[in-house]
Amino acid sequence: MTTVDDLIERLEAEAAADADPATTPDVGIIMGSDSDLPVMEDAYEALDALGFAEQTDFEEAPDARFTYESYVVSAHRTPELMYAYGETATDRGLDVIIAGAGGKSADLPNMTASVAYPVPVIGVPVQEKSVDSVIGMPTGAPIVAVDAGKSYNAALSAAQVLAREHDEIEERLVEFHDEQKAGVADVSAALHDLGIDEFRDR
Ligand code: AIR
Repeated sequence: MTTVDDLIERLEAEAAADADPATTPDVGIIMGSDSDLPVMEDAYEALDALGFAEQTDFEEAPDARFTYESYVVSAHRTPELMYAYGETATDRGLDVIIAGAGGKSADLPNMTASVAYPVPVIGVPVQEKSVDSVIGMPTGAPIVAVDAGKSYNAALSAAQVLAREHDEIEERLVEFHDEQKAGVADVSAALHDLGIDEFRDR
């Protein structure tokens, strides 16, 4: 069985390894509980659509140049792990963190943002009632956050952060946006040209 101490040791060893940034996960996805997965799932979908791959072994990067990793990290059940994850973020080569938590005390995003600073953290309130605790930060302690449940947008925001440094991601984001635009135009024409009844039945 893996203990919290094992995980902390792992993160610290990875931070000390001085790995080539091209081989480390670029986006770290953390969530307060695996019960958050149904909401956080959309972040994976967006990153996959942009050509990111999952990295499950820090020492063995997948072929894809841009990668993400994920862990369950609970601000209240495992504060030490949250601290270690935030503190090692820079040295582990993470460029941006997506952190999701639910309930009324959704403190993982805001606390990770404080510990990992200046690595940007994009908070995902897993439920509507989590919004205030995710975004309510004091002056000087920044967090970027999306609306409740919008982990898809959190992934796009993470890619936008990376795109400032990597033209390849910028191109993917622009393509993605163009596809989205084309999709709306397609639906719009179909709705108009088929008429509402046929459109509903198609
Ligand atoms: N949570 C877990 N540790 C601290 C917090 N705030 C959040 C999780 C989840 C909710 O509590 O992010 O949304 C319920 O978690 P669980 O594990 O009881 O299902």
